[in-house]
Amino acid sequence: MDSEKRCAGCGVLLQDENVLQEGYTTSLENDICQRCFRMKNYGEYQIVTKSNEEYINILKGVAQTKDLVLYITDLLNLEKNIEEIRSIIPNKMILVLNKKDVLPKSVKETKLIDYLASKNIHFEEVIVVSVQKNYNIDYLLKRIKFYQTTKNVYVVGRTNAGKSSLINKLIQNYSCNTQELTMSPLPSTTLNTVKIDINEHLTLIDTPGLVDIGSILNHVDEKMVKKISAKKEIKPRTYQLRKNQSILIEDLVRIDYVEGERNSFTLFVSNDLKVRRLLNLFNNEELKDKNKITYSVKYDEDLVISGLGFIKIVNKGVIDLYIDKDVDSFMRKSLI
Ligand SMILES: Nc1nc2c(ncn2[C@@H]2O[C@H](COP(=O)(O)OP(=O)(O)OP(=O)(O)O)[C@@H](O)[C@H]2O)c(=O)[nH]1
Ligand SMILES: [Mg+2]
Repeated sequence: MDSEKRCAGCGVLLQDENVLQEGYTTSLENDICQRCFRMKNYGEYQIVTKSNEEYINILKGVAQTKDLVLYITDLLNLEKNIEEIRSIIPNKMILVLNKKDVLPKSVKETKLIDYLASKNIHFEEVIVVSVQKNYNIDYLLKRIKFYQTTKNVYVVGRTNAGKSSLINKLIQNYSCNTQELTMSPLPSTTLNTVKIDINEHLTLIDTPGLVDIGSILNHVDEKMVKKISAKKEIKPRTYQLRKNQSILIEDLVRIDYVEGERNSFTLFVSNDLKVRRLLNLFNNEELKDKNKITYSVKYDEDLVISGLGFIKIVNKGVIDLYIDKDVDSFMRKSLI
């Protein structure tokens, strides 16, 4: 039987007819779907691939309101085009930079905020938080109260940024509500909007989030997803490379340093990922069957690999990057 009831964990419409279809639950008396039940209780994940069209319609719906919007993004995976979501939603908006805990403690918050300010995209405010460490969540709530225009506040962003985690943290800290949204290291956990009353003056609305088709997380198996997702403070790994030396990250990425003076490459990726250096790239053909992209690097730039993290390169030079053809990468002015 179809119902009007939605899953309290991910927002999908509940149904008890087809095990293979979204929203299945053994009984419509349940509050959550089987997929959420398994994620919450057993850490078993089931990947759902969604088209961004639906999500963009949800964002357009948000744009029809006058409500305040929190745009959550993951500091390790700052998107290339933050203006994309901004261009769909003209509402008052706070940019929340999440997962501060994974960046080295030495990274100054003001530096991150200035970096975003230099992009000249309007936000009411840019706030750095760590949901995991409960860092700056009190301040965020104060600013939500300050900027909110109605009771409703939307939470948007790309998948995996930590939207549902943030709402759960706000429920935990400031509400008697016992609802818990489903969170997972895989993209596309939340499937539809979910409304959560924090108190009589504040209702947060979780949304599914834009899928980064080019994120490496969409192109590796579950075991590797867990390895790639940084859970602790990243210990930056620095390699001094001469021309014709290489760095390999697991069997995911190969970076050949093909032109330039002695150079410093610092990796900001999960500590769990194995990194190797080749002293002479001509002696080893590993991963060269992947797609090759050549970047010419200016002073102090980051090579960003979507979903994986970034590599700070100090001097100018030329690199050949070998990577799955569906994974996005780009160069940017150094974040740190
Ligand atoms: N290290 C760290 N991890 C975090 C933090 N906040 C969330 N995460 C992790 O990020 C992953 C994604 O969190 P979710 O809350 O499911 O993200 P989401 O934005 O709701 O994702 P979708 O529903 O897929 O759009 C989970 O593995 C969380 O544990 C944080 O502050 N620090
Ligand atoms: Mg979610």
